[in-house]
Formats: sequence, structure tokens, C-alpha cells
Amino acid sequence: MNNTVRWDIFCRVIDNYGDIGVCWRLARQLSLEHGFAVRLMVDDLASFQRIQSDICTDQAQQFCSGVEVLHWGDSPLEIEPGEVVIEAFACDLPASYIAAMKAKPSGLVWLNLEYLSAEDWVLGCHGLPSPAQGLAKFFFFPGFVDGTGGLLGEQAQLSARAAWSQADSEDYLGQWQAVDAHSLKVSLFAYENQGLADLLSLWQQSDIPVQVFMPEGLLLPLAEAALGQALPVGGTICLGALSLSVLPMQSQDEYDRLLWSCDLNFVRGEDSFVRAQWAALPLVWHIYPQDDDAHRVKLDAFLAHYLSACPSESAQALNDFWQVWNHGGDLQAAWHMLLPQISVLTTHAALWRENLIKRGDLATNLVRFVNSKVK
Ligand code: TRH
Repeated sequence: MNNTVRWDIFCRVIDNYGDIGVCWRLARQLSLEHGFAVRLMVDDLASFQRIQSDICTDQAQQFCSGVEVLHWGDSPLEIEPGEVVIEAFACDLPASYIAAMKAKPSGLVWLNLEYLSAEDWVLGCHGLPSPAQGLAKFFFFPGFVDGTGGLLGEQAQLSARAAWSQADSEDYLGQWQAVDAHSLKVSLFAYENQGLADLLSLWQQSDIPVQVFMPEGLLLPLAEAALGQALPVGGTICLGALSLSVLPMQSQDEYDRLLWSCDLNFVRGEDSFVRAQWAALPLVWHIYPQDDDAHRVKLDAFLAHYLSACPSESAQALNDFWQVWNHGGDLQAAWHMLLPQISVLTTHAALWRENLIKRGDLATNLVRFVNSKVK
């Protein structure tokens, strides 16, 4: 396959930034690293612009980082389908596009890119065909183990991470607040989390300085309520041992640099969660909450994998903190157990990343899978 092969990626933004975050990362990588002609159809350009500031919200068609971006609106999409079609997160392709796919004589591979989960059933479903509209559609599952599609990870970012130094971290964080060599540096990205007030309170009373870098978003109103003051984006407040900077939304690549620069990263959803693993530093995951509590099983499934080779005291501390952060409980006690384990958890995070690298990245695995299906 080469750059005469077109990949079409369809993305519907359900909420937040993860849907477009995953699709944009994949689109860029397929174009920049694999040399394909990539077209990204997305229904919400405003959300897209939040993570890629040069996206214009009023353009039906535009080019960005070598990817053709089309606004997926209500009117029928009259385009010739690509050779590879990716439906992200079962977003349902437009009827006009499916009709054009059926009319295409041969050589089309259609995949549904699924949500990330560490549950065992993923292994049995990854790569399976499912007849749809008279065409074969394949399920492609990201994952953490052999037999899944792996995780999205660009070669350029993995190399840049490896070359990132202590001085780079200080320069990066120094944009927001002067870096204290003896502080704990924390990035804080999560959904509305009822534990936030307790966390901010215990950081204020901490024995060591805690420097927090919080992207603007869902946590901001909660932090303002907890601290009883407005927190302007771009500003920093100091309360006891806590210094808290509120960051404007960064590009995806800049957000990676934030993760590489901190000692502990609070992340959420799917894509920031994966980025924190590539950052190879201790992380706290706020999983996307689901109505039927399905997220509890997903959280435990990941922890079982992630902590299987971690020293037991550190594993227990991280497990307990994640449970309290996600489901409530005594955050103060959990924090005091976690803090002394940061150094062991940093070593563990580096080993985890080495294992992920061995499994190959998702885009490369996807290209291999598609090649195996091309007749
Ligand atoms: O934003 P998320 O919660 O996204 C999602 C959605 O809720 C989605 O419906 C759900 O299915 C999925 O999670 C599991 O969290 P996530 O996945 O971490 O996506 C955030 C994206 O935003 C990610 O690509 C990183 C990016 N980002 C930036 O580019 N700049 C920033 O400053 C920050 C904080 C994030």
C-alpha cells in the first residue's frame, strides 16, 4: 500500500475531546508516518478546534497536518469512498456513503475502531468480521496485550519523549509557575470529581510543596468552589504548600509535554490515559463513568494488568488511590499511602511502557491488519 491509497475516518463527537482526540491522532499518524492520503470526516469542528487551534470551525473542507478534514453535517456526503474506511466508535456511516461503498467494485476494507478496554473478552473479538450492509466490516480493538490492536503512539512522540530532559521539564512548566526543585509536580485532568476538594485541601497542608497544573475544563468550577475564589485561566494561586496554575487547552503535542514534565499525572477517558502511559510516569485514571457501572469492571481489568508485575506495597497504594478517586472514600489516607510509592511507581511505569512498545503501536498494527485483508 502507498500514498495512492486513501483512508477515510469517520468521527462523531459524543462529548468532550476523546472521540476527536483519538481520530485526529490516528489520522495524523497514518498521513505523516505511513504516507497515506487521509480524509477525516468530523461532525463537531468546535471541539476539534479546542485540541488543534488552527482548525477553522466554518470550513466545510480544510487541510491540516497533511490530513483533509471534512465537516460531516446533515447533508448527504457525496464523495468517492477511500480504499480503507474507519468508523470510529460505531458512529454509523452516512447512508449516501454506504451506498457508494457498495457500488465500489473491489478492494475496500471497512473497520470499526472500538473503545479501549483491558477486559479479557476483547481478545476474542479483535479482528472479527461482522457482515453489515452486504459488506464485511471488521472489529478492531485497541488493547494492552498481544492479540489486540495495541495503543495509539506516534514514533515522533515516542522519540521526543525519550529525549525529554529535566531541563526541558523545568522550561516547560516554567511557562506557568517558577519550578521548585523539591516540589511534587502534578498535572490534573479529570471529570467532575467529588474528591477534588479533599485533594486540594490536603495538598495545601502537605509537608512538601505541591505544584499543580490543571487544564481548564470540567474541574475548574469545582476547584473554584473548593478554594472559594475565581481561578483565571493562565493564572496561578498559592495557598499553603499548594501552587495551582490553570492552563488553557494545549495542542495534543503540547499536552504530551505537560505529562512528560510532571511527577504524577491525573488523566481521564481514553486518549489522555494512553498518553500518560507513554509518558512512563505514575498516573491516576478517572475512568469515563457509565450508567450501568460497567466502568468498574474496566477499571479493575486495567489495574490487574498494570499492577501484575508491580511491587505489592506500591501496587496496593495505587489501586487504593484509584478506587477512591473513582468511587469515593478516604482520599487523605489513600494519598498518604500513595505519596511514598511515587519513586517505585515511576520505575514501574517505565517498564510498563517498554512492554507496550514491544506490542507495536495501533496505527502500524492497523496497517498490517488492513494489508492482510486486501485481496
Ligand atoms: O475528553 P475525554 O473525556 O474524552 C472521551 C469522551 O468523553 C468520549 O465520549 C469517551 O468515549 C472517551 O473519553 C473514552 O478524555 P480523553 O479521552 O482523555 O480525551 C482528551 C483529549 O484531549 C486527548 O486527545 C488529549 C486532548 N487534550 C489536549 O489536546 N489538550 C489539552 O490541554 C488537554 C487537557 C487534553
